Amino acid sequence: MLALGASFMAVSCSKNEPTAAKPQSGLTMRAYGERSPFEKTQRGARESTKSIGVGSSRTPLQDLYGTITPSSLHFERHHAGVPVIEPAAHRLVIHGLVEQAVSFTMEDLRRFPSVTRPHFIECSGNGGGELAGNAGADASRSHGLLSNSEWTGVKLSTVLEAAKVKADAKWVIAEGADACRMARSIPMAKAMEDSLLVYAQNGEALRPEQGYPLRLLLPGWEGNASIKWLHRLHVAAEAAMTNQETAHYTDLHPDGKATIFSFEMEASSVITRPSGGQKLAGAGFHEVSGLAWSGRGKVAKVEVSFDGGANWKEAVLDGPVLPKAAVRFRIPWQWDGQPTLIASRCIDETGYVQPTRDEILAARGPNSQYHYNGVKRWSVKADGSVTSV
Ligand SMILES: Nc1nc2c(c(=O)[nH]1)N[C@H]1C(S)=C(S)[C@@H](COP(=O)(O)O)O[C@H]1N2
Ligand SMILES: [Mo]
Repeated sequence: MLALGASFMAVSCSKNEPTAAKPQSGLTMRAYGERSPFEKTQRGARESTKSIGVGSSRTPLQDLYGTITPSSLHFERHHAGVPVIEPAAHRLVIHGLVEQAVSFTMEDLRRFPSVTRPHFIECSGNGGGELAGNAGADASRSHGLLSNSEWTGVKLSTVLEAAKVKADAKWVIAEGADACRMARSIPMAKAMEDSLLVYAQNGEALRPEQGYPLRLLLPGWEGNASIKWLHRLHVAAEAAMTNQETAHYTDLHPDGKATIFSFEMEASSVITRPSGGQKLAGAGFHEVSGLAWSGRGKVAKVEVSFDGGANWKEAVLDGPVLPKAAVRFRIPWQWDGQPTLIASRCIDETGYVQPTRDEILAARGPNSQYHYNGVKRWSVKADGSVTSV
């Protein structure tokens, strides 16, 4: 059993302590629920100053509980705004190296056997500022281009089998119906392995911001390749080399060459409580908790350090631990009131250990702004305030 210590126990209260509220007649019911008006948690949005509809918003990870990101707080990344698409008029066309080009309505897609799976989506730009030395002040600014939802849809393999893909097909080029017709080339192996065509998120239809009425979802791969507002799959022998996979979302090396098609998001984690911008009430018991994830499969272990990364202790993982989905970790902590550097690192089922920023800099140099997954440290000051390191 955990020794909680006096600082954790509720202070005794007198008999005439006022209770929260006098009994009152309740509010009327609503057709579509809203959160309490006292809750103010918001996504942090950043629009481009140059082009309307271009930008991103971040999930406020430091304010959330459990693992599912509420749909209203799922991060967003748009290259041409959020299109308004009437589902009855929407079609998914599959053409190219298939026996016969096909066009599916949303109703057609819902007739296929469905699957429901929790998966994270992470923009490969998440944490890019950390590598550059501009550490995010809070967990939203350091890691908020990550969200985790329960997705429902049909396996891409099911739909491709229905379209009868030809033997020489090696890539599927997915295109969105947004104004920029965003497109990415997906290797056939991933398309057949675990890729999904999703129409629902957290129990209801996809949100417009997440690609309503249909998006591609590539579990564990960089968010950019999970094309939203999906309307076309071109089955091909070669990759399309679209601007999103050549001019952007590539990893630049010190010698000026760049790696393209680095799809997998490697193991990462962040402590969300206590984290930057929060304040501990005082010394004594605190639970340290956060999120861990890996694009290669399941999280095997999360370790937490209370000395900036010299020593590590194993945290408890809240089950179920599912592949390519965020998991919550927890570890009890008796804070002695002294300045402390806390940090977390994720180890996935392949044995991969989340690296430090120094290790990433040594391996890749300072140029690569995508796929940063360095160990995040938070500094707890003697007054209880928590800042980014
Ligand atoms: N059609 C289309 N798909 C898109 C994008 C886009 O702008 N248009 N942005 C991509 C990027 S960069 C990311 S990180 C994810 C973000 O998904 P989300 O907005 O649902 O969080 O969608 C990807 N799919
Ligand atoms: Mo992204």
